[in-house]
Amino acid sequence: MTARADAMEAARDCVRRARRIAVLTGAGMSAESGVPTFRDAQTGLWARFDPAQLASEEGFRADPPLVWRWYAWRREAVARAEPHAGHHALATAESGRELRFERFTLVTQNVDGLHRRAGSHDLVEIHGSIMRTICLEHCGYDQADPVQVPAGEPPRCPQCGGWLRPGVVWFGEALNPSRLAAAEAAARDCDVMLVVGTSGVVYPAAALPGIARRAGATVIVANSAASELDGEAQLLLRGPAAAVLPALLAP
Ligand code: BV8
Ligand code: ZN
Repeated sequence: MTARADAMEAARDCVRRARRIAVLTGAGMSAESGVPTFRDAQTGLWARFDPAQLASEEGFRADPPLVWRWYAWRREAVARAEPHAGHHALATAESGRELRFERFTLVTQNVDGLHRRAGSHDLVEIHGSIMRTICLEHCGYDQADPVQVPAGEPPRCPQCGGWLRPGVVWFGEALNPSRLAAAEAAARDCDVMLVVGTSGVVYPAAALPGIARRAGATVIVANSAASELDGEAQLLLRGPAAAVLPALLAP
């Protein structure tokens, strides 16, 4: 058997023996749904911008129409995207229709909502949702669906007149404390942490696999290439999420 097939067999065995599973996904999870990953989200007209600059309050305040257009462009890409077999495999594993776990918690860095659309329920969207619209001045305005506005100008908050912005966590912003606590609890409490499609660059999300491993969990990293989190893994599954996850989670 090849080393890759050996790793998959060992990972399948590990998952079947687990009672509590935590999953951490990143942009690579959505790549096969056609949503550009964060690093390569800079295609074409956006190539000359740094995403960490655009995805920040400073970047937004410096040029609200530019950042609003960037998010409108990404929302359109997300609206065209569909969950793939990997998203559905995770939702099925959580449902108990095939494999049975005491807990199956999915923590995602992705803001595209594809896990929710695939049917995942025990879901922690630690960086928020691109479809949510909130007030830049934190007056409490919070709209779950995207505010339809003519491209270009960000809309004004109907409550306080400040700019409206996407309901995502920007660089330099604190994560929602209860969502971060839920993610850290899932990492501390699991027997297996499955890390899928993340470069492991962004903190505090990238600290979760280390928390799981120090709490005694087996860490499985599934990625189409090397990542910063490979060193945390007892098992490495090299390949695309839409193929690896159905193979790993098939009954
Ligand atoms: C904060 C929403 C503090 C916005 C995003 C240490 C501790 C704490 C903070 C820091 C720290 N060190 C540095 C920081 C600051 C910063 C940070 O981490 N910077 C990095 C760049 C070094 N962190 C923060 O600012 C965080 N805030 O800590 O606040 C604080 C506390 C109190 C008070 C005030 C402040 C907030 C971070 C959240 C930023 N928001 N998203 C938006 O989307 O517009 S992050 C964004 O980038 C994504 O959500 C995601 O998390 C990240 C991209 O990472 P990945 O998901 O991994 O995607 P990437 O493209 O990098 O990699 C894709 C991977 O998939 C690759 O490995 C590839 O090989 C693989 N792949 C590709 N195709 C496939 C595949 N794998 C499988 N199958 C495939 N088909
Ligand atoms: Zn407001």
